[in-house]
Amino acid sequence: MSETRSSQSWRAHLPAGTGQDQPDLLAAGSLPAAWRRLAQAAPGRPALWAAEPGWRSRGELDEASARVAGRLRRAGLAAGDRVLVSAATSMDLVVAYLGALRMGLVVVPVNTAYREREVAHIVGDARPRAAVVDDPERGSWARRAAGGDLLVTGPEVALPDGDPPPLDGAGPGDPALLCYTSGTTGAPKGAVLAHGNLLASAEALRLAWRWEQGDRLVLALPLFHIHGLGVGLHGTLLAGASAVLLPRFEVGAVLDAARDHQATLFFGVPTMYARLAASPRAAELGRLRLCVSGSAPLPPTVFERLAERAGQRVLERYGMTETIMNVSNPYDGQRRPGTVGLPLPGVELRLAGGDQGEVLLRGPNVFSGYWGNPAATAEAFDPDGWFRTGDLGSFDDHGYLRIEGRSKELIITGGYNVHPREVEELLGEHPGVAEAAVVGTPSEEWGEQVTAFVVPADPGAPPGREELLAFAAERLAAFKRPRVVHYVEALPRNALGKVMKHELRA
Ligand code: MLC
Ligand code: AMP
Repeated sequence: MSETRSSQSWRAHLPAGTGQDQPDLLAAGSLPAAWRRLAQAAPGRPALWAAEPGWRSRGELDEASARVAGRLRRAGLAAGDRVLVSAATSMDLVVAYLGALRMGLVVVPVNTAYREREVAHIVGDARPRAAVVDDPERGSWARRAAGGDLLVTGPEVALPDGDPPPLDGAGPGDPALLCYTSGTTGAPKGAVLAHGNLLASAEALRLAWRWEQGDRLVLALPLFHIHGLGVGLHGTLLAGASAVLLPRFEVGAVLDAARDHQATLFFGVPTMYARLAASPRAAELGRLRLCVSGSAPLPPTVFERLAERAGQRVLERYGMTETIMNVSNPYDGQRRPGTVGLPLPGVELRLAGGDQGEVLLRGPNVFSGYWGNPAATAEAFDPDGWFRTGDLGSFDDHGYLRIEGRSKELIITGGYNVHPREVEELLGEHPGVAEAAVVGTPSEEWGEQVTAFVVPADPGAPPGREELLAFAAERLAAFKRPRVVHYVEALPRNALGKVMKHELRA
């Protein structure tokens, strides 16, 4: 068994002279409890801004989220019930989310780009009692999948008021989020994140990134994935800081918000940084205290361009739905492009092969298993309880982790995950397709792009490319749709009949 690299690396993340012991990441009890204390300590302090209604203070959010909890309770929901939440970022959405979390509901965040079959899979598996959606069609898909038995409401949760249930009482082991992810194989599974996982990860980031009450984040990431939610929103709440909420990423809007609201922080995926670096306004990023990139590899060329044009050395970190955040370049000290840095406080990291191999993780941030899926859970952990990430890594000369690739079949496009099998199966349902193989190929804009190799059912009359893409678009989120389609006579297979995807990528 190889050495664990984490034991002392937490020191690299904390200011010099910090005490001898690793910090207690769970000391605050839970994220809602910590937030409640901050709200009581300074209710008038501005917490969140959105175009509509402008600034909301901690105290206003405290009251509004308690009101939502009262309404959900009156509608019959109780701690442990799942609530599907799928909406663009808005103040109402955040208030609804906070209300649900505070009363112990298990929130199931769902990408707003998902089509009916994707929503139906999640509803069938998670069995939510309610859905908070900003699109009536998505609500009707969810209700249909639930057999009609589902409370559907908008993000404003316009239901009759009721007395709030006990709030902020969840313990570290109580489930908080059920996040659907394809994991290393197969159909999306629900990763159960407990309150302790949320708190441990947010606290590690608060310490490592020197997140203070005076910080202000421009939050243009969607709140239905762990980057926007578990890093951007939770970190802001735990630090008692503030955030400017934007409903979508757009270079001009981000830079305007940073200027108009004197922001100090920005977090994004590499596609966002590539767009910022290419903008004539790139230098404006220099006014921020810290820019963090994650969800996919940040090309060193983008890092260098932003360092040159804005004097901004973007800090890259590595995370995952099942673990929230794991590894980060240090705030002080070297930020090394092409690496993700050193394990965060509390995180233990090991490579299966010693100095190279699958990244294995343990720590209070790591989830405990997949919802109702003991087989997938057993597969995800080794006998010593290390979580197998499906990512391949190595250590550089400074002991920093490099993510070299993935052993899992996954495409990451613009920070969104696409599981090839899901797209292959869908294309295979088209009557003009005999079979299809889907791989990620390099793309300057998206990091990787979804590329399909299609064997037509009738080689003399392959389906039209546009028709095939329209077929996919009706049934799958737009970011999963192939951007490149190649028609081939046959797929390359090895002696066992397995498609040799490396040949398709070449
Ligand atoms: C949008 N499109 C994409 C895409 N996003 N295609 C491929 N990959 C993507 N990521 C499609 C649209 O559907 C549209 O298709 C076309 O591209 C143009 O859209 P756009 O207006 O340019 O896209 P935009 O809205 O600007 O979105 C780009 C983006 C967005 C980068 C802002 O993808 C985004 O917010 N990504 C962040 C994802 C994220 O939060 N990931 C974190 C996961 S958590 P058409 O054909 O309809 O025109 C995680 C753990 C961790 O990974 O470590 O953080
Ligand atoms: P998700 O399942 O959506 O949470 O995506 C998690 C995956 O994103 C990880 O398993 C990695 O493959 C990838 N990832 C996240 N951050 C980085 C990074 N900085 N560099 C490379 N890959 C990353």
